[in-house]
Amino acid sequence: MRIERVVLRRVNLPLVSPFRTSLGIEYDKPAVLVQVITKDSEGWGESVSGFDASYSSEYIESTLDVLQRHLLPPLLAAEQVTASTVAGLMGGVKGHRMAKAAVEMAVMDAELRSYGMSFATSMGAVTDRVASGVSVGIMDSVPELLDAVTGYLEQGYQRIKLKIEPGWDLAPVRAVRERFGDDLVLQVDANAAYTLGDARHLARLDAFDLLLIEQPLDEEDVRGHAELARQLVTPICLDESIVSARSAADAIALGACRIVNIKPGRVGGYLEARRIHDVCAANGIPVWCGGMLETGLGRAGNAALAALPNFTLPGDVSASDRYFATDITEPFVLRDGCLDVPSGPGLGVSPLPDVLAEVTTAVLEPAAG
Ligand code: SMG
Ligand code: MG
Repeated sequence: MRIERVVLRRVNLPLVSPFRTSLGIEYDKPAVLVQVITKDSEGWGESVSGFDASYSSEYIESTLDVLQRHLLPPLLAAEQVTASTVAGLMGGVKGHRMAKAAVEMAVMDAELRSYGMSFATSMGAVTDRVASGVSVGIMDSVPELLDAVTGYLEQGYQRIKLKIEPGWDLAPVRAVRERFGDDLVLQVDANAAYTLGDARHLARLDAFDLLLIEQPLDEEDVRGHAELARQLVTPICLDESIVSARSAADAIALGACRIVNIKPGRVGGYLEARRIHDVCAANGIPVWCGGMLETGLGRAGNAALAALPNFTLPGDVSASDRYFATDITEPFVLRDGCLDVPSGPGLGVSPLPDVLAEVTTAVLEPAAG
């Protein structure tokens, strides 16, 4: 496949409600969309980098910059680009996995559309529906949190993830467990807000029978997570620390996690995400698909990934209306606590031109190098 053009769009979608984590508060969801155009196909990719560098070192402007300056020129100059070769063509650039993931996603979409094959089929999906969980942000008060959780459970979400930070951990977790009972599948995510010195405090969460605690410590503190794991009954799940199949293998070998959150955007794309799935499966480590408040494009790819066999826990792959009043694709809808895995060619969804135009704040077309 030869890439004729690449169009970059910076988009901004208002969130239906602010999303607060230990990293900060978000009112809008920004993204860089990558549109790859070939002679007889096109494909779409989405970068998960945020407004700032709080979740990862990448952010929207760094994504746009590295795409235009370093990642896209060699692709536009190449005679042949496929999903399997695109990582190699970008291999001269260290890091920038979120930017690379968006490019690989767009190339994979264009290629699969030209074959008429879906993301799900190409990655080895074994189901056409995936269990949907929801990530609930930090709130101003416990009653407000209980109302939010009530609403999500009424909609049918299969598990609840509470965002926690020092000062917002034991009380909200206790309140949710007490209100909704022992059957609620409940987990927490700290986004690296604690240190190993908090081990005794975090061990108090063991009383609430949580499915897992996600990324309690700094992303680079893999050994600290292994030490913390020895002091907790609650299984540790890593998110930010897992950036590749190699880092997953290392974390598992060190005993730093018993569960892994896989986000394609964080690890450089769907192909590396599948390799992480495979490494975890080989080690008996269950995985689930994380979320970065993706638009319908990223959500389509994530739903396909979550249909692989070792995705045995519900993901942060919620319905479109959990995030946006209007998604940029046809919306993903919750049905019996699940989302349908798209079955059409490529991602199986495309941006709706009117909505896309409304949310686009800039359009850029890099020239070949
Ligand atoms: O997509 O539903 C979603 C959001 C899930 O909580 C979520 N993501 O650390 O797992 C995580 C956070 C990262 C996004 S906030 C920076
Ligand atoms: Mg997380």
